[in-house]
Amino acid sequence: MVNVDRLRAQLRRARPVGLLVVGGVIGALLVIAFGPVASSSTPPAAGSTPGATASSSPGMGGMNMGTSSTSATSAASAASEAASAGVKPVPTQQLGVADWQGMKITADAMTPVPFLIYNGTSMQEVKPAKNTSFHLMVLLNDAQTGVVIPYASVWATVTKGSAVPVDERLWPMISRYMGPHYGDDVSLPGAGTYKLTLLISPPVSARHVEYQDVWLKPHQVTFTFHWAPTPGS
Ligand SMILES: [Cu+2]
Repeated sequence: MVNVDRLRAQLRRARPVGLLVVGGVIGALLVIAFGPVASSSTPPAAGSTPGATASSSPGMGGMNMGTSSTSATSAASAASEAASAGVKPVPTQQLGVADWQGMKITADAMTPVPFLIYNGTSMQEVKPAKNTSFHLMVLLNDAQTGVVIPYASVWATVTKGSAVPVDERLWPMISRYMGPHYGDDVSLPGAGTYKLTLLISPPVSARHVEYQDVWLKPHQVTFTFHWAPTPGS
């Protein structure tokens, strides 16, 4: 369990950090408020994003092992965190990437991580369960500049045939190496080919004028990916 009083004390001491966290929570609350709107206006799935499936190319062992230096650093950091929690490391792998009006949507899998949910008052720790497969992470970036796009909302659905092992709104999340992203620890029922559908709701925030005509309606993408648990553990 997390010592909430101690965490609060640390937040008070590190005021800028506290403000950052609270800012993130405000963003999260805005997103929660607009969630139902997003779900009720689901656009058609298939065919709306040609190339999304094709770009989710399986690599070695059915996994695309492409990593940027940033995600490699993050993976190393996550692996060390995980080691202490008794979680088996998962090489960071890309599940899919797509473009939506100049927004790059990337879905990654990495080692399950413990994380903390701070609602402005109390802190709740979420530890990866024993059967957790990986930390699902969705990154939204400006495709041109690479700058992270926050204040959106991401609903993730993973299916395999008629099975739906994941169907949830991802947490808006911050981390030192990945920056703002959307994620959760998820469990899949073993190796196989899965479909990941992401419903991205528009960023709810003020915008500079260059963004006035983009990302105004919820957008859905579907990736096909192969998952196999790390062998020998
Ligand atoms: Cu995360």
